[in-house]
Amino acid sequence: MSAPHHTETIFQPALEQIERGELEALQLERLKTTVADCYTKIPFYTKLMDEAGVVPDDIRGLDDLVKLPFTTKQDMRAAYPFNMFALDPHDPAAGVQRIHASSGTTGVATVVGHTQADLDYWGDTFARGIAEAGGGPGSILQIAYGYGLFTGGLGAHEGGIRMGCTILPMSSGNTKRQVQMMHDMKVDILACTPSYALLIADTAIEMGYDPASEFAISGCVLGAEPCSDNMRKEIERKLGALVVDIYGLSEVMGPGVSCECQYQDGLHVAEDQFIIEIIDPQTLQPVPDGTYGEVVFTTLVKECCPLIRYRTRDISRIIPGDCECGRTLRRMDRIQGRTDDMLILRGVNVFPSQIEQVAKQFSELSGYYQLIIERPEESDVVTLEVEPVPAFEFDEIRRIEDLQRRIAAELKSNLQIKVNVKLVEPKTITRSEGKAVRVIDRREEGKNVRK
Ligand code: DLL
Repeated sequence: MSAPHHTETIFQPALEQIERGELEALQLERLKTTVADCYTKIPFYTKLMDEAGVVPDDIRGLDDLVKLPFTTKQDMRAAYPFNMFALDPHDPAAGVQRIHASSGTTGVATVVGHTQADLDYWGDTFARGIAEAGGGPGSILQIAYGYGLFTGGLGAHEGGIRMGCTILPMSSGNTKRQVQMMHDMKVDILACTPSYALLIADTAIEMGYDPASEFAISGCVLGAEPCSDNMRKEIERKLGALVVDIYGLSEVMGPGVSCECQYQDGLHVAEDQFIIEIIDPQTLQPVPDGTYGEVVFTTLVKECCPLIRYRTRDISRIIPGDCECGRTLRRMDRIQGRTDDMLILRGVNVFPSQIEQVAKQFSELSGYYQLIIERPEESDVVTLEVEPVPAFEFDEIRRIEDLQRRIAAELKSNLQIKVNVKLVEPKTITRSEGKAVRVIDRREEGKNVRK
């Protein structure tokens, strides 16, 4: 959907519409520098490349990239805190300006440093996203991603500076205040996670506003978690704004590695700064354009923490063909899921986002849901707990059961999986101000109980 005052401009036309041959020459030049830097400045890479029998001079063309070994999240964890840095963060002359780290909920955090040049390049990519959402210099940019070690808040902030926006650095939380400021200050661009954007919209509605008609908001730059098309439509409808999907990860940079344009048909990868590859996660071989696989990135301009062939565990594909917007940067599809959150239900592979996509076809349902996975016996049992919209009358058991049955039948026919559907009372599912927790995996608990 296009908001009434939506006019997209291209922030860096010389790079975003670069001719492919020119881009490849730029990528090669930058790749050579990156590989040489990694080899000479980061002992981890010296060892890795020695073991793989490659030296920087072996990189003569972009095709030689495949000769280089992969870097994994485990490698980065093992390097905690600074062993993957090309620069010494204690040396004032090295110019390391800032450190970010992944949340590390499941293990040791991955730590990444940024020089001023790194931050400037990063700002450029997020600023492209602001332009793609219809923003520009003078836009009031409300940043409701968390500020801190998480890259959302400060990454968006770099973008706002680069674009020349007036920044409202809210960070996440305090939702009523977010709504009030958005309204009073006539915010035009919102940056946060999709689940938080939905909560902000719903809170505004609860406060008696109709944001779609009463607020000035025209574009949202939302990312950091998967969001189904139906959920996106709901946010767009409630806020009356265009939503572009922005992708990134802290190891590689942060938000801005790729971002959608107003055509919402894939995310343009900042290929001047990163080389994208899609590989088969089993064979580790590249797959043809159009085929889904694991996304791998090599950084091209990073000074402090360059990365070679980083395996993201995210599943996507290259969308073949040109985009109507005129950008020549290739597009990756929206993230389908992660190799590590794929559920295998009686042999069928499904991602939580596919379940969301089906469930959200029901107008009776809100965007608040959770998947509970248990393994009482040998196979997994999945329960979708979902809240109906506030207007749904939660009193008649027959109506509830009927809806549950229809959702389960739809999931069965679309995804060939059996999911127990349980409607829960409004506001029972924990609201997220950042990345929503969609999957509660109780399989390990189940095992412990059995023992
Ligand atoms: O989430 C960076 C970010 C912040 C991106 C704000 C966009 C907006 P991490 O915390 O390191 O970094 O988490 C990275 O989040 O590997 C994906 O699995 C997931 N992710 C990020 N963006 C998207 C997206 C930030 N647009 C991990 N769609 C990634 C789906 C996403 N998943």
